[in-house]
Amino acid sequence: MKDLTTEIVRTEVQDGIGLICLAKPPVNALGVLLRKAIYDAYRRLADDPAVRIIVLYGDGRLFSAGADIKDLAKSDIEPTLPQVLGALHDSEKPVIAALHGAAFGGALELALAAHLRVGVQGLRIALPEVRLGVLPGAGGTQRLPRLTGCAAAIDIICSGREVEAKEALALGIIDRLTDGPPRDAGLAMAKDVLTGKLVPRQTDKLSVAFQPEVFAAAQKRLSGKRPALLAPVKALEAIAASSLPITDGLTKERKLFKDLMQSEERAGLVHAFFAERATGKMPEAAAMPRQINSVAVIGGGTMGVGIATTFLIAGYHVHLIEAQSARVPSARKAVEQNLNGALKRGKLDPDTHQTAFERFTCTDTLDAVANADLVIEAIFEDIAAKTDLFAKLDVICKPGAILATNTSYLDVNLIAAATSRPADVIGLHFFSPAHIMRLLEVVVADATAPDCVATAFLLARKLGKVPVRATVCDGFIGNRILTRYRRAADYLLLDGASFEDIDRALEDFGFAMGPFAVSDLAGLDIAKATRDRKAADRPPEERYSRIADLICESGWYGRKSCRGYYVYDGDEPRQVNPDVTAIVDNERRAIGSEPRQFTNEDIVDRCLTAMIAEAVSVLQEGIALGPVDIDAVELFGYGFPRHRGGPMFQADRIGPATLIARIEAYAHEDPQFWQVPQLLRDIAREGHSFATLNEQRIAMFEKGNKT
Ligand code: 3H9
Repeated sequence: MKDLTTEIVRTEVQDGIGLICLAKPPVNALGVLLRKAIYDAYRRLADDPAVRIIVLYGDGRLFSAGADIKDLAKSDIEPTLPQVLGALHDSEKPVIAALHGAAFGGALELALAAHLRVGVQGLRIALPEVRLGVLPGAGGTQRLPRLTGCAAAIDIICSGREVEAKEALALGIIDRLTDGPPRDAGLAMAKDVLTGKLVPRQTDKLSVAFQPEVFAAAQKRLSGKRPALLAPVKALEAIAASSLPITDGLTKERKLFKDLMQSEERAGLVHAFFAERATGKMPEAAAMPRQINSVAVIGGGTMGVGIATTFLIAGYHVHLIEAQSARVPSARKAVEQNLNGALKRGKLDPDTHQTAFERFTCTDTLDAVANADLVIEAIFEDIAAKTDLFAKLDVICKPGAILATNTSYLDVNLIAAATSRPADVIGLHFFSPAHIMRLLEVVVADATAPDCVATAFLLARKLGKVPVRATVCDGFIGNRILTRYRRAADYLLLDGASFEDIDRALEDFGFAMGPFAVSDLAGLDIAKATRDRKAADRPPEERYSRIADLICESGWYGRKSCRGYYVYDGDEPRQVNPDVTAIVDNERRAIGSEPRQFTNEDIVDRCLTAMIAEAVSVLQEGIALGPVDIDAVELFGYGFPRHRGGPMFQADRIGPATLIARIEAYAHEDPQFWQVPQLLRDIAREGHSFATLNEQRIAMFEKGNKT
């Protein structure tokens, strides 16, 4: 046996079979170095007369995550991925790809260029490039349709969805599905080829028929999508070229890939990809998490029910405590309905669904918290009620239990001070519906212990959430920014823009719903109750819009009462509520506002600038660790359009000087609301960017550099 090991690929020859093992942790990303190493390894084996067939497989937990996303701009450096794959495809010696874990993007394209593919049970494959604002740029749009036909290729490529091994086998993407280590799977398949049991084939020699009706239907589907993204449409165009001779199709694909590399959409989506992962790099990451097996959730309202569901889906034992006995049955039923819904949507397998019912209890007695490792309070937002509850928990809970509050804006330090163990108290701010929304704000109070924070982050990942570290302030990261954004929208309404125009402008920007449509969904009465509670603290010079209060006083609370800013009639699209338009007109007259015209651009500029200004203040005060944490909060909790990267990413696109100029211009109308944060001035003066701050923030808490 010859060993030709290099650092990031290992090669060996066994019984005429040349093996190439990708060994570049953590995910065998196909960056410049790995591409070259694979190419060199392949050339050596191709030139070795002792080698009759070549197998590629991966080391670690997956085959490969595809091209190195950090290095996408270097995809032209030779050997390019298309060049490496072209060499493998045209190889005179058969090439087998043995896949395990995941083969995504360029990695699947590599496999498609091979002559046979074997998958190991548990394998997931995908061409997720459109989710990064590009398209498969190394033959995926040409080779996948040759194996599966156009309809399946369009579905997989234009959605970027993951395909389980069984489906991949049924679609002909892999030729065999087996158990065991990928190296063994590859060796077994190679032996079958050498003994004539299996016949390798070159994908490029297959042909695919152009089906105009399939493309027309896909085109229609994609053009109806909101937000209207470029990458899926361009991917469809590339797939359409798969009926051309392969070289023409590949040329077309490469051109479209390069065009997309220049798009804002690509930049925003790539930023979002890394934002999701960057938030886990934080000061307490090195602390040893506590063991959590059983969880108690207090409060059987929407939040408590959603939180209980989340933990049940993730396999935990959950006690839900609803103090009002009469409400216990409805809370229990709501959790069960959520679990049934998760089963239906495929988010829960039947076994876990069954055990979830066994792992769940719902009672009205607080004593049920006694043995819980984690207690999450999700009662109504009232500081006295919360401190009172935490004082009781302090007496009942076992030592070492984590006591968490789901408050969305109250002072976690005050809540912690109600106990004799403030080190065990933390904020876990879930977003509604808690079993669906991915954001989890982890609110670290002054005395919270590092292992408590580390536990929260680990739990979040187990729950499939994106945890973001915040410190204590009114509204933490997300609700603080939301409040400012909402006020900007309310002022636009007072000053002349209609609420439907404001909603439409922000929806065109990419938000799933504009701010007024969101208010209708969340319930106008809920927001009013919060405003009423905070009324005493409102500075007298602050401009206040009474419009939402007036709508509530008319008995319209939004969707739940079928009337709010809009009228909701069954499945019909929302209609403007003419009575609200009248309320707006009256209110403008009452305050002497002379309605002005605002373009869509004005509307987006003002709302986005308000958001950014508040976000910079949040950063300046140390509430968020870095700009990227704020982006993650907005992307995963507040519906900020993913392809726009988040408010701080947008701040860099707009530029600090332009932002300052905008805020100063708006400040002529309302100097109390529009103020330039000092950090923004500093960044402008020093020629820095939020991206620079992100680099510093990530480097500071990178693995092995935890403070
Ligand atoms: C492409 O292939 C283009 C080609 O068509 C054409 C080229 C010409 N690159 O997610 P995790 C990092 S585009 C660089 O936490 P998991 C990630 O940031 C690519 N880095 O693990 C993290 O770093 P850190 C198409 C990558 O087990 C670490 O690896 N491919 C890449 O939960 C661990 O990642 C994709 O879009 C990458 N490709 O999930 C797949 N992937 O520790 C993207 C990951 O410093 N990747 N990292 O934070 C994934 O979907 C998931 O990472 C995967 C593993 C499911 C693979």
